[in-house]
Amino acid sequence: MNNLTFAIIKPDAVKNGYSGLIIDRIIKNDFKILGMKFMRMTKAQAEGFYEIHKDKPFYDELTSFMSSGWCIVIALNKPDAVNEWRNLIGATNPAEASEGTIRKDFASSLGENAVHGADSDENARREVGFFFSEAQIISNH
Ligand code: IDP
Ligand code: MG
Repeated sequence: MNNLTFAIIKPDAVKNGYSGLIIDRIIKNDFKILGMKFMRMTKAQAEGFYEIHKDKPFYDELTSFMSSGWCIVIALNKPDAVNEWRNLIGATNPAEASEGTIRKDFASSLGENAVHGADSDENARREVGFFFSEAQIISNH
């Protein structure tokens, strides 16, 4: 178990005006924000970030969507952060997400599902490192 995870408020949620509400849930659920920035990914960055999905049929749709608008990338700290954040965001498909989860409340569709969450400690470290330099992350976690 590790304390670090990585989150993105995706372009649909930013466009729909949900960023503040999602950050409020992050804080109310006792995550510490170690780093956060507003950014617009290039298609190439989105392809690199989601390389693990490059053979999936939705890879082009996903990387086009993720580079279609502004998003917020966030490094989070909490005991068992990866599982805690995945539980808070809910299932990938909002139609299957539990009541009270972020995707249930804010996602538009399976593809445009409001937020990202790392799925393992190893991927959390890789993903934080993909978008943040060490100097940009609060290091006392
Ligand atoms: P996750 O985000 O819950 O970890 P993954 O299976 O890792 O889900 O998929 C990454 C992202 O790709 C999803 O969050 C969603 O935006 C998108 N996605 C997954 N499956 C589909 C699909 O069948 N059609 C379109 N987009 C999809
Ligand atoms: Mg995933």
